[in-house]
Amino acid sequence: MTTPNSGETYDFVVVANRLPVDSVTQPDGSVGWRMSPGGLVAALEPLMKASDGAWVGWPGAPDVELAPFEHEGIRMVPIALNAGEIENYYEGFSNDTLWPLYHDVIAQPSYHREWWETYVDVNRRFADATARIADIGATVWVHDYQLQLVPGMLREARPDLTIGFFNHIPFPAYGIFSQLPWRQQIISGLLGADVIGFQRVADAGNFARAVRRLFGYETKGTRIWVPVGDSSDADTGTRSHVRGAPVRRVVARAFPISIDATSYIELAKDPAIQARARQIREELGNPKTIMLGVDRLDYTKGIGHRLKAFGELLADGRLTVDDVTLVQVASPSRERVASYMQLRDEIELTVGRINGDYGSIGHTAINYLHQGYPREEMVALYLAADIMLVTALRDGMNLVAKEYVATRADLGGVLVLSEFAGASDDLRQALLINPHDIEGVKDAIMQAIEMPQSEGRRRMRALRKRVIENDVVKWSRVFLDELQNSTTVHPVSHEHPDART
Ligand code: GDG
Repeated sequence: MTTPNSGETYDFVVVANRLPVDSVTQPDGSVGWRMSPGGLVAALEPLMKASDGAWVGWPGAPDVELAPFEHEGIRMVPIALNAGEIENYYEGFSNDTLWPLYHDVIAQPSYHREWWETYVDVNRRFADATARIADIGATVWVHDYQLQLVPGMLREARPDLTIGFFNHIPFPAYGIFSQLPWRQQIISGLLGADVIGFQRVADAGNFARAVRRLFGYETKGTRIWVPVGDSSDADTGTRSHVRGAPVRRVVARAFPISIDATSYIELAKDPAIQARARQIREELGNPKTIMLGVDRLDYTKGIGHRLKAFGELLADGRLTVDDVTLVQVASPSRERVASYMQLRDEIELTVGRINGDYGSIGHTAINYLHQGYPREEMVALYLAADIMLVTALRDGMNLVAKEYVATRADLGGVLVLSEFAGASDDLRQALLINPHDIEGVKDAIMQAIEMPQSEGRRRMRALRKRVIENDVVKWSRVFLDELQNSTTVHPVSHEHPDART
C-alpha cells in the first residue's frame, strides 16, 4: 500500500487524460492558463471548489514538467508526458487502438505491443501520482478510455479509496472487444473501481458480458461480484481466485452524460449572439433553410454519410442551392494519426466535388469550416440553423445534439439524430435516422425541411424538457451518489452473490 504524501492531500480527486486548462501566452510573453470550457469542467468545478479537490491530468504539450498549481480555485496536478509517450500512449494506443475498437471498428484498430507497454507505464504514472495525493478514504473519479488501468492500479496501492470510473465512449460487444490482445488486463483494470459508468445501458451490458466471458464472475443486473482474494497483474491480466474468498461488489451501469444546459440558455439570450446569428443568415444569402453539422473531424461522426445524402438530394433535384445550404464545422482533431489525415482528404474531396457540381456564383452548397470556434460563435450557429444534422456512426453520447436543443429556447429548429449516438436514447422526439441508410437520411432531411412549424415546436419543447431536466450537474450528482452508496451500504462480504437480490 502506498501512503499518501505527508504534505498535500485531497479528499476528492478527478483523474483525466487532460487537465481542464490550456496554456496561453500573455502579452508580456509569460505563459498562463485558461480554463478550457467543457461539460465535465462545468459539472465538476462547483464540486471541486466545495470539497478539497484536485485534478490530475496531462497539460497537453510534450515535456511540460510542472509542480502542482492552483487555477480558479482548482488544484491542478500535472502529469508530464514526453514526445514518445504521446506518440505511443495517446496517439497510438488510445486513439489508434482503443478508439476505433470501441467504436465498432469503423476504422481498423492497430495493435502494437510497444504502444501497449507505454499505455501501462503512463497509466501507472497517473495512478502513482493519484495514490500520493489522495487523502485516507478519499473519493477518486477516473475518466475515460485512456486510463482504464488506473482503477486497478489504485485499488492495489490504496485499498482505502473509493474509486469511480466513467467511460465517455461506447463499450463494444464482446465479439469486437475480444480482438484486443490485452482484453483481460483492461477488464481487470476497470474492475478496480467500485462504480463503472457507461453512457448507455447497452454499453454496461457489453461490459458485464466481457467480465463473464473472460473471468466467469457472477453478474446480476448492474452488479458484478469480484473475488477480493484474486490477485491481478496489469501486465499479463492473469487472475487467480481463491475459492470461498470474500467478494467485492462492483456496480456497472449507465449514467448518460449531459451538458451545462443553463450556460447555453444564457448564451442564447445574449443580444450580441442573437445579432450574430442573424448576420450569419445574411452572410449565407438568407437561404430558406440552413442545415448545420458540428463535429470534431472524426470518422465516427458520419460526416461522409451526411454529405452523400445532401449531394444526392441536390443531384435528384429535390433540393437546390438557392434554397438550402449546409454549414459543416469540422474542428481539427488528432491530426497526426494516419486515419484522420485520410479522412480529412476524403471529406475535402467530397465537399469540393459537391460544391463544384451543384454550386452557383453566390450560392455554395456546403460551407466547410476546418476550424475551431469560440463557444459564442457555436451558439450563434445553433441559433441560425433550421436543421441540425447529427449522423454519427457510433458515438458515446454526442453533446452537440444536446447543445442545439438547449440553445433553441425559441422552439425553432429540427434535430436529425442518429440512433447510433447515445443521445438518441433520451432524445426520442428528434427525427431518428440510421446513417447507413442514405435514402432514410434523405427522407429525414426532407421531412425536417417540410415539417409544419407546430410539429417542430412540439418536438423541440419535448426535447428541451429532457435536456434541461437531465443536465450535467445532475449527471455528476447521480454518479457520485451511487459511488458513495456502493461503499457505505455494501461493504465486502463473504456472501454468495446468488443469496442477494
Ligand atoms: C466524447 C464522446 C461524448 C466541437 N467543435 C468545437 C467545439 N466543439 C465542442 C462541442 C461539444 C464537444 O466539442 C464535442 O462533444 P461530443 O459529445 O459531440 O463529441 P466528442 O468530442 O467525440 O466527445 C462523445 C463526449 O465525449 C462526452 O462524454 O458525448 O460521445 O465521443 O461540446 O460543442 N466547441 C467549440 N468550438 C469548436 O469548434 N467551442
